[in-house]
Amino acid sequence: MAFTDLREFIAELESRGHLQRVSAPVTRDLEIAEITDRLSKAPAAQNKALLFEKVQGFDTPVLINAFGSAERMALALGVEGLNDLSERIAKLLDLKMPGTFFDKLRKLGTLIDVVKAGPKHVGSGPCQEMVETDSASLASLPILTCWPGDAGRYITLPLVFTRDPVTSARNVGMYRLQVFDDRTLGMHWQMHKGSAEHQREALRTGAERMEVAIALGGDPATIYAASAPLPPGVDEIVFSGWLRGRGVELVRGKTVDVEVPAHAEIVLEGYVDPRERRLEGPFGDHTGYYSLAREYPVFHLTAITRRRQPIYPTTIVGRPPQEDYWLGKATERIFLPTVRMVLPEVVDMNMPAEGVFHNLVIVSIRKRYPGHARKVMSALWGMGLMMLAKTIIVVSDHVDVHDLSEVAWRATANIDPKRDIMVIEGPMDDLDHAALRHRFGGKMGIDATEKGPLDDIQQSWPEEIVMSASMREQVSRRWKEYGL
Ligand SMILES: Cc1cc2nc3c(=O)[nH]c(=O)nc-3n(C[C@H](O)[C@H](O)[C@H](O)COP(=O)(O)O)c2cc1C
Ligand SMILES: [Mn+2]
Repeated sequence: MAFTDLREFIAELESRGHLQRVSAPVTRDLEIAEITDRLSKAPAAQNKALLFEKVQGFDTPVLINAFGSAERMALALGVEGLNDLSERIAKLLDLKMPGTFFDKLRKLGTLIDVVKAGPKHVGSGPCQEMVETDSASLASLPILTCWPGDAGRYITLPLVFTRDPVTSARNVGMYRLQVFDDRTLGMHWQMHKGSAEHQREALRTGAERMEVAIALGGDPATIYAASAPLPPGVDEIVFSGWLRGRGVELVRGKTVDVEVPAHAEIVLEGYVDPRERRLEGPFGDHTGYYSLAREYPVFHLTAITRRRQPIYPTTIVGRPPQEDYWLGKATERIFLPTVRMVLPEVVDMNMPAEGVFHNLVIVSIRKRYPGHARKVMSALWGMGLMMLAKTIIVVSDHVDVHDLSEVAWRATANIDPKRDIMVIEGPMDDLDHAALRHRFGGKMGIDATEKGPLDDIQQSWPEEIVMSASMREQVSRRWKEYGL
């Protein structure tokens, strides 16, 4: 089922008991964050999407934690479970179309008769029921203060739309925005990301302005797509259309030549001067630490368009697990088949919450030759944003990568650190605070596969302890008799 907008998604969440309305008055400063943080770490029965109906000083309700569980994330993307995403992608990979998965996705945009994934261009939409230009002010939005040490209030679940100044190709990214004043935002696109490349192109070609539109809300698959690390040139809107099985309706902005989802709740239109920089942060980030204040581009508002009675969608990030972990899980499941296409020996992959995506990637492989684990690590470090992975642990195919206890056991038992740890240097995530230099540092690959004659090991590898099948069967059969 494809949702048309955020409201349909909210209604579905509510009908399934996944949403809790909060009618008690709350403040936008820290209180919503503290409530949400508790729920995102609570047992499943308590971890719900929240709709704050009375945010002091605002008429606009605040939606948060809408994607914050496996069930809600699956519902957002129209699948029964997140593993179904891997199957859907695998089927697309099998399409009798030449090229890699991403070539296919690129082509989907032009083959909309074959697969109805391409966007539909419409002349008007609910996101433009109200239009303010000169009088537009961010003060009308219940933008949260998330953590006490934050430099200010932040828009945390935005869909930032930019276009390549040369090719006009679209990019949509989820990049947080710091409120500097009622018409100015910090634009936190990191240098490895799609829209930062558009900015570099704007600088190179001497463009004075990049037109930018920021959508808040819209259908949940499109919101997710803004967070997906698609390769350059793959249109997030086509990807979303493919996920939904129905093209996304787009409408042109009122003051910018940028299209936005017609069914968004609120749209901020404006521009970035590619040469301008301003200190952004600190911000309590998804690493669990405050990211440091650094120079980032600046967004200047030219208009706010919105529904008559919009809902303001947001999230908080902080010490994991939180809502963003589930957006990342969807990405992990979606990307697994594409990783397998390049590396057929890969069985499964896990980016656990504790590793905040870029700190830890665990993969299981069918090992066939000496150095095989190193080959897999090296290949992963060469694939898109996987380049930012700080630690990669490679285990054998029989290991459950999602069982962190098993991984810790194998990854320490099966290694001779001198032989099995590969240390290299490379690009690091913007948010990595431990690297000696910002955005560049050491990476570690751990080969935790079993070693054998292939590896020239000088002692024989022991058997793993497993009870005999007959005794296990006997004990299971007699279990009740023991009175345990
Ligand atoms: C809640 C949330 C907040 C994010 N904030 C940022 C951010 O401030 N800056 C950034 O570069 N990436 C941020 N990301 C990650 C990007 O959305 C992600 O890397 C995505 O691939 C960017 O799109 P792009 O590949 O088209 O650049 C965030 C992701 C989530 C889920
Ligand atoms: Mn992109």
